[in-house]
Amino acid sequence: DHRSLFEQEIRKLKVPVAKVFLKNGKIVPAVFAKSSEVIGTSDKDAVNAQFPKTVAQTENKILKATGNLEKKITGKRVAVLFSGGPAAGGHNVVVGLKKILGDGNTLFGVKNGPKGLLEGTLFEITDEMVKEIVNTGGFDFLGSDRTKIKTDEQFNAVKETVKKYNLSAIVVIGGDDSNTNAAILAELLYDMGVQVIGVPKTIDGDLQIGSYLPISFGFDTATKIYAELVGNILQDTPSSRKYWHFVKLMGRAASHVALEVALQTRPAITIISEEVKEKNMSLGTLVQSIADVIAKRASKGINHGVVVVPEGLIEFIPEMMKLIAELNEVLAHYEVDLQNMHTMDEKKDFIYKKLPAELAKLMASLPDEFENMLLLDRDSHGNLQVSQIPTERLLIIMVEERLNEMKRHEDEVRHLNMTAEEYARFQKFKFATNSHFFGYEGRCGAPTLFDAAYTLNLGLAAGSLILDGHTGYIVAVTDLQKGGNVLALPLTGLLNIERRHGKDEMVIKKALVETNSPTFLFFASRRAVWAEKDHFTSPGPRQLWGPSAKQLPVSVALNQGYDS
Ligand code: FBP
Repeated sequence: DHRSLFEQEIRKLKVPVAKVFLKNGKIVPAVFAKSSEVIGTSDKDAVNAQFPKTVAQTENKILKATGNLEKKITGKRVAVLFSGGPAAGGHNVVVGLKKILGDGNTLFGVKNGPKGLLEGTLFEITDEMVKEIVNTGGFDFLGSDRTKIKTDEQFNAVKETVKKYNLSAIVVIGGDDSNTNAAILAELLYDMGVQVIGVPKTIDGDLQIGSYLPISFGFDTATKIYAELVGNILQDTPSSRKYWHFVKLMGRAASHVALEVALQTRPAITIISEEVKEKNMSLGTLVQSIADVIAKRASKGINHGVVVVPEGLIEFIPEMMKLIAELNEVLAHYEVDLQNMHTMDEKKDFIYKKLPAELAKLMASLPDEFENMLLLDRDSHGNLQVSQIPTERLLIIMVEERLNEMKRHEDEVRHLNMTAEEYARFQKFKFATNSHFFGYEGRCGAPTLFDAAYTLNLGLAAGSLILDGHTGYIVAVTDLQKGGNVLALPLTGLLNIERRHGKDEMVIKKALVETNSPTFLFFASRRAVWAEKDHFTSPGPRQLWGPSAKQLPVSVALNQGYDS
């Protein structure tokens, strides 16, 4: 066998299954009942107008799995696809689907994400195949992409694929934007009798619906991988005693990943984008707050530390937000003109002239490398590609300038109340830095026990919804450790209007970190202590066996009322 011992063993790992899927020790589909609980959207009228058929059917009410589906359903032809960035556990969703659909129904895999649905690249998934992928990381079994399905031509292509394979249902495994696709497809294919079900995936953790859907799959694995890496770096800092490490963590707009990793490791500084926005901090104020912690530690002889930076920070600094919003409009409006320009300088000259003076000034104040990054193409859903922007390096450059100022002028450290001896120590301190970006390394690791169990059950739930005749829902599974609570949430209840590509678009709302959540309050009450001197912990590598294997993400546990 070419596989590592670990890869062989994880395939044998048994994970818990919710009670509604069990009958005499065998896995069987569940049946759902409509509850009276409604998921409401603030843009209800616009959603109702755009999604009349699915809304009439679901009434935006939550479905709850109540027991086994007694009727045997056969002949369903179901296609499953991955959409967006990979997340650990995706393969187990496919395994769950295959198990629940059983021999009487057919499961197709769509190659390369939504694009494959347009191109009609489907293949039949066999029992042999699912044996190979069980409990493995990655989306490589099918591949994925970020195509947004929005034009009439694309809608027709989807219908062609549906006809070609005589599909009865489509399962979209994706994040907020991908589940927006799922909502659109559910409405589009309603009259053809094709069911569409979404499965909540994303390492970013920004697809949450209160206690109904506390977290998306992939978050636990990714944060445990990042926490191991950050923990190792933290352990290095007082060993070598000379570096400040600036670590950018993936997670797109939301800071859930950064916050979770902070709780697992306790670095000196963690920035939470949502707080920066709420406090209306400028880039200058943010830089000063970082420089203050570094200077204070240096004054006490601590010349090292770790700064955790969320990937999406730049979009949350109010003045940068204005700049990015304006750039989005200019880039969308002058797309063709810009495509015809060949050099970056030419493009920049053109864009500068279209920006209001104060924003052009802010843009010009940024380091060149950074300025170019803000002009990168947006993805097909209109998102700025924050993973490509080196925010951690921007902060290093700006913090260094600030520290130098503080060393030159004692007035600049007055607010830190240093003694003369401490100030002299700080002046001698050399700001030596390293920058890191942990992103891609967290998305495809083998799933944690939590993600492996969660995704298998999500697959069982999605398949059950199809067999029980539903469409237009995203599945949710909670409390697996207590026997499981299996739900289906109406996709249309999650939609709202956002500005994308210079236009208003209907999309699923991103769940951001709430600064009044138990998780944030826990972090906020401790960070001053972590800043002052080292209090870090190193969680070590994620475990599939042993005492820490069952540990929930700290933020998910705190937000659900458990102790840390
Ligand atoms: P989605 O789950 O929303 O697709 O995003 C996951 C993610 O890893 C983000 O954290 C990151 O910003 C983005 O994908 C990177 O995109 P790409 O894989 O296209 O470089």
